[in-house]
Amino acid sequence: MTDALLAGLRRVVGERHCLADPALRAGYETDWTGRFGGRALSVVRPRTTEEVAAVLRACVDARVGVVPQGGNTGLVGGSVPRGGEVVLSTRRLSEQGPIDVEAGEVTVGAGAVLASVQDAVRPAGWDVGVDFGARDSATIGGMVATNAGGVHVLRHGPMRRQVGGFEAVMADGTILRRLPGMAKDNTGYDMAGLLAGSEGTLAVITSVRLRLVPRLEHRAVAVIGLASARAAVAVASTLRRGLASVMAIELFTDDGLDLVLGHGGLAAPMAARHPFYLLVEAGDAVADVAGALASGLEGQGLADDAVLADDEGGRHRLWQLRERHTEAINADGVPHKLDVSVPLNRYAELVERVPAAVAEADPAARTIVYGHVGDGNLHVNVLGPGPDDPAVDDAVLELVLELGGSVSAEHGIGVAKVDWLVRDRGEAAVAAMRAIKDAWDPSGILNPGVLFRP
Ligand code: FAD
Ligand code: 2HG
Ligand code: ZN
Repeated sequence: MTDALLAGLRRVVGERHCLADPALRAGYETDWTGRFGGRALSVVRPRTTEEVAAVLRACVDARVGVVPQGGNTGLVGGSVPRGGEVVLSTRRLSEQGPIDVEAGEVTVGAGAVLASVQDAVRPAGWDVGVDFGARDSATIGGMVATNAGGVHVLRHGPMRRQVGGFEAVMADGTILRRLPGMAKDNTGYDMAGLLAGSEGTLAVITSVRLRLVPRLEHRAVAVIGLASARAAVAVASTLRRGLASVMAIELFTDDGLDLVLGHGGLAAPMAARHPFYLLVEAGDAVADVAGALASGLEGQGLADDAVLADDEGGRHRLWQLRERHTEAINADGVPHKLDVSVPLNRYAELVERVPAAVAEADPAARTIVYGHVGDGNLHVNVLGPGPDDPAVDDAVLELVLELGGSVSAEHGIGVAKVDWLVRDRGEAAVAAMRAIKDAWDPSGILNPGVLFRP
């Protein structure tokens, strides 16, 4: 049966794009963090939607699981095989259509990489509403499948908000197409919205109509040193209310800064060190924003503990201090990643209580926190415990639920948090999700083990 399936897959995508060599497959079999992975039966790289449909039909017939994979930058283990599945890489579905300059829309293949779409649309005065540190590898299809958040959710919302239309292939090979997709479209269920955040469990997204946002060329970035998480939340809240051009409000700590400076050989943003830092970005299409950001900081008495940059190089240097946390942590070991959110009025309490909760579960563990404070989203990274030891994950997620939060703010459930989905959403909600899964993928071949236990 396996040999027949492999022969069938080779016929569909061609010998070269059905990877048999373990060395070639390795990069598709382990996730970005190094915590998750397994052997694939095969890695296939279809070039067209019809090839995707034929791959899925062959896998349904053989009852073999399929793991859709874009840039493999996901952080919850959903993009890599658990053992014996076919990895369906979307990277060759990377065609980018013409930009509709008037409407501010573009249709791109699911495998198009975020940075290349940004490069294509910016000269036309438009931009992609979602941006984050994995931009050079993450694909538009993967971003929709995870409903990615990133640093500009405050201004533009998550990936679901950027999707105007889509094309996707269901498990049985049926092609769903709603392209280009209208701004107003009340014709039944919102399937694009359902696919956003479905993590490869309902269909393989092959094309996306992106609703672009105006390019905000005038930008300023400030890093502000603060004494406590409470002060950081208060400053963030005042800036959100008072600074109309605010795009991002990010938090990191002195421990995280130390790690990033050491790993990247970077310079500290200011002479004095502080327990916490906020990075604030303001942007506007026509007006200069540096003055407004500077006076916003002065108004809160923060100017002495802040640095501000409005030139491209300076802004990039400040952003590096926040964006390079993920790689700096990975350089020190395989982290446990807890991407969580709580109501903003519990955020400071979460930051304060997380170290003790982790220490109680594993006294030797090292905790680094950072995140998108403007969205109530904290990234808790823990180094030390073995990949299969759930004690610190459980301790942090327990605390998050106690504070009325969500166990996944933006990275998804993947395989990492399957047991926590029911704890967070409740039996009835998960049963309703399961009914949707069963209707779309009755043979259960799409990303088995993700979101639900198989
Ligand atoms: P993959 O990792 O390949 O896949 C992710 C999930 O989507 C898997 O379940 C996979 O099966 C499914 N999938 C992929 N493509 C398709 C498709 N075409 N159809 C159906 N299912 C599909 N995430 C954030 O939300 N915000 C951040 O700020 C952020 N920053 C990051 C920074 C770094 C340095 C790194 C490494 C990751 C970061 N991430 C962030 C996580 C990750 O980049 C996002 O989840 C991203 O959306 C994944 O895109 P991808 O193409 O790499 O998808
Ligand atoms: C970020 O905000 C990403 O930098 C990654 O979502 C978070 O590394 C992480 O835990
Ligand atoms: Zn994030």
